[in-house]
Amino acid sequence: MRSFLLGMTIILATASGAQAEMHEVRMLNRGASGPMVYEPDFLQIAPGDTVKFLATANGHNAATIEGMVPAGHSGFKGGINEEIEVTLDREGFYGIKCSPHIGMGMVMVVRVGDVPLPEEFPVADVPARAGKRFGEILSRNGFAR
Ligand SMILES: [Cu+2]
Repeated sequence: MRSFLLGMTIILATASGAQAEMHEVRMLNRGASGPMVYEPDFLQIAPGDTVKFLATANGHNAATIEGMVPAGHSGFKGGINEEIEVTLDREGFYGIKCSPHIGMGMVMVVRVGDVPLPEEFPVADVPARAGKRFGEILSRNGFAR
């Protein structure tokens, strides 16, 4: 049943003829919601879309957090000040951190596809301020713990 539904999804996505989109995320020392943030800090995208991380301010990167990527995804890690583009084909939730600033809560969420929040996602092992910000991001976007 699961593979049948997955097959249907792929057919529908192809039939719609939707172009893969590019989404930009700025890495900032200070944003509207405070210091050390990604803007936006939540992205809803379609499978096959690309996310580009812009080095708007110095000293940041974008990397997936262990235990916060869909099963079977190897994750990604950009260097400091590196403007990486990642194409996300696999549906699911991706927890992303700035390696130097995760302790200050510099994290964001990318949701690929129309998928439920995995149980393990909100309880992943991250520093307290990162966990707090993940909680805020998820609840603001309708994914209560
Ligand atoms: Cu940073």
